[in-house]
Amino acid sequence: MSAAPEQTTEEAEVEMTDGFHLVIDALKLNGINNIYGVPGIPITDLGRLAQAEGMRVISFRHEQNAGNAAAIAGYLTKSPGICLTVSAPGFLNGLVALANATTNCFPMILISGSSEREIVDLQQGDYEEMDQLAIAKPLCKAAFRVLHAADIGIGVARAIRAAVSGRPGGVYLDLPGKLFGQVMEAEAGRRSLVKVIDPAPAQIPAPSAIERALDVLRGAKKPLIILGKGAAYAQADDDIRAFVEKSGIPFTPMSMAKGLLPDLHPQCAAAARSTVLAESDVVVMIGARLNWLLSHGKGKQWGPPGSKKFIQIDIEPREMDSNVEIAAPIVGDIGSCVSALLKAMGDDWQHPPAEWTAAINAKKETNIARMATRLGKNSSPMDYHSALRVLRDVIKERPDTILVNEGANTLDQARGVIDMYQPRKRLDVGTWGVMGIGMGFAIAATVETGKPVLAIEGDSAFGFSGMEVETICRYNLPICIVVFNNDGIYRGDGVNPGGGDDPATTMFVPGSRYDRMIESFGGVGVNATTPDELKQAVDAAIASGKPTLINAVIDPAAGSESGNIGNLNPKSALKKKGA
Ligand code: ADP
Ligand code: TPW
Ligand code: MG
Repeated sequence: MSAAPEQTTEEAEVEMTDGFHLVIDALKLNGINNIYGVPGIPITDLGRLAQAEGMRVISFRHEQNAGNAAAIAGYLTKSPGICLTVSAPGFLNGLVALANATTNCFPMILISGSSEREIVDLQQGDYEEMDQLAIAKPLCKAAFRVLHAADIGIGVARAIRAAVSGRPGGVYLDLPGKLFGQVMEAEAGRRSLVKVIDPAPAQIPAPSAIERALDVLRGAKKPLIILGKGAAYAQADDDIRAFVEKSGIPFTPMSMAKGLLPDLHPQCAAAARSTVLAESDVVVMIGARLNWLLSHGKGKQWGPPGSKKFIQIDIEPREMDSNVEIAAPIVGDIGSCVSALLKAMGDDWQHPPAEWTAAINAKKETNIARMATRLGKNSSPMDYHSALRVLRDVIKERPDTILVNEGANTLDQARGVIDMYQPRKRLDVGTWGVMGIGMGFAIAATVETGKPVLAIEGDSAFGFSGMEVETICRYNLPICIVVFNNDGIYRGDGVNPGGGDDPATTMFVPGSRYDRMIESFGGVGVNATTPDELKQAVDAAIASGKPTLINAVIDPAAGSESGNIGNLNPKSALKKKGA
């Protein structure tokens, strides 16, 4: 007999692996244990096998929500969140979230299965055919495709580095269906994997940049610190606090940086924001961009032209001078930059003049008193303030709760009313002001941290990801959703200016009961018409950890067009009366 049968036995003894397992092993080797996605050809088995290998795989109802979950997982952990999608349509659904992650500087990796290269490139009409790599490229920080199982380790390593190093962002990783079934010897496979060492290396600022900044700061009579979500992301909480306190400079947080230092910190000038923006002479930007959210650093909001010098800390050198001149750029990672500032400040740093801090405190007191009057009302139907007073108290009592927030009035009013006490506890619509992040953010927030989530959602905002309440119930997640139901977008009293039977473009079915949606999936639904009912329902939800949706009935006439940013809304001078 020939040696053939023996050879077969020998071959059978060689341990083999395949593309599926290599992807999973590569992720796990790099400490990535959660996947957010939607199954289907060609990645159904990837999800199953990942679950079999002990990863947590959260299956969503729509890829955009899975993508948003991955993005915020990246923000919360500094490790890229993973979104897994099927080819063409699933990929495209995930792409909005990838672009949004990149815009917000959140690290994530969109891994998408794709169709066969040979067919796609000849445009022969494969199942879900699309040149996904080309489409993803302009919308993210980097895009890679792996064609050989032996390259999976390198592909995943490159994706991780690209996502988290320098300015974080979204990365696309294209995995054609054929790759998953490719087989290779397990030992060679193991050797092909890469454990990424120091994926986001420290970027130390130049000592001369630190000195230049301190020179500018020493000359300031009315200094101000603005903390952005880059500062929250950096997880340099202790050094940032030490810098703020040692400098004695008042600070104001951007939306998602609320809580990095407590909103009730004596140096917090958020309640006097317009005053400090207009009157400050030196502004220290830490992980915040001078984009539309800060009126590009110029204009009326910023006081007289030429009245301001900027010091900016950012990891991205090209951010400097993007809108106005930066007198003292400090390029580096925030942890290294802030600790270098702290060291160089020495032990005898002078706090800002008392007139400046006294003026801010006086303004704060006036504004807080004005707000207290509005918050004190017990109106029914509720207006924004009477409902938000209750939710402010909930966060005060349970400051480790993660707050997710979207909408227009629901967003702007909640941001103003609800004080935050801990870093990275406020997650919202970010740089684009995008609707639809709600349920994806809520799900990943609790999956990644184990903390309870309170999602405060406009009724319109909620609708963009509302089907994920089924996902929340399926995984039994401790998420309490409060829908601010004012029957529409901005307001619920719109009229059709054409006079026809169709409702106004900004209206929804009046008196809808969103609470009944969650009941159909086994969650707890509550209809709340008063602040007391709302408080009871939220307390019960947070205490029990049960998936809960509270339909908070809000006066349809309480809101204003576009919330706080109505000024950005172009209006026709020619429009019909009433429109
Ligand atoms: P906000 O919306 O809160 O103002 P932005 O998203 O506009 O914040 O700005 C965040 C900035 O933080 C970005 O310019 C980004 O490059 C920067 N950034 C993110 N992470 C770091 C880090 N670890 N070190 C330094 N800068 C960072
Ligand atoms: C992806 C435009 C901004 S805010 C908003 C829309 C549709 C909803 C506001 O109504 P809501 O809040 O949520 O009921 P409230 O309290 O004022 O009534 N599509 C996307 N993103 C944005 N930002 C929009 C549309 C928008
Ligand atoms: Mg609404």
